[in-house]
Amino acid sequence: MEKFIKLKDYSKIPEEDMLVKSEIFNLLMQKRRTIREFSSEKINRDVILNCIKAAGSAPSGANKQPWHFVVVTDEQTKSKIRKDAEKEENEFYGGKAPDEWIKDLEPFDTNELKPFLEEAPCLIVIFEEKYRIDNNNDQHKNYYTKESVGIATGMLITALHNAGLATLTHTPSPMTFLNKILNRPQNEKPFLLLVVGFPKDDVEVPNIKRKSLNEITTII
Ligand code: IYR
Repeated sequence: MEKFIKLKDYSKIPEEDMLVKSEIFNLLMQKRRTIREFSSEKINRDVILNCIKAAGSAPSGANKQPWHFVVVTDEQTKSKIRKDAEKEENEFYGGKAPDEWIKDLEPFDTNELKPFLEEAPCLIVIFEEKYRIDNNNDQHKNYYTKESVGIATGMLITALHNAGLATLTHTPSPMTFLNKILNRPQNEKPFLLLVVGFPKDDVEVPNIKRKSLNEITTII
């Protein structure tokens, strides 16, 4: 097998088109909002799989691709996840979370109840492969797993949004119950629970603002 191959599928875009494409993409991304109320409308499975393929094209440390995506549409499994997530959230909102954190969450009206875990048609649980176990049960290193899985997750959210789906990034803490329910090995750590679906009719979102370009950018 050759060590290097020609870069194919790259074609330079004229500068004017680059400006247009980047602005159109920005406008699309500015429309992304996290929602917390989903309709029960089902999603075509191939749409989800295409988005996961896109996420799987993310760069990763030493190309180890240290991620695994579990797609949950089964009602019973969703109910189990809701039950265990609410157990953790009960503790979080019932005293475990510091006052400042609870105050910071006020604009979002979140609480320990997570009906979206059952109402949404699809949950994607993203696992971070901390290290790899081969067929002989030997362990192998992965690198920059958090960064790699974070990038892949961002790409997944982008792909889902581009396909017309809404998402909620949910992180009940700790999330170890997900290994048990979803039967994933101990070398994988739940990274994020992504709730995916269509917005419920007349859904409202918090009246919050994004930082300006100036606030998030320095050009030297
Ligand atoms: N996991 C909790 C709390 C929570 C924390 C943050 I940071 C948020 O941005 C939103 C919620 C919950 O899901 O309610």
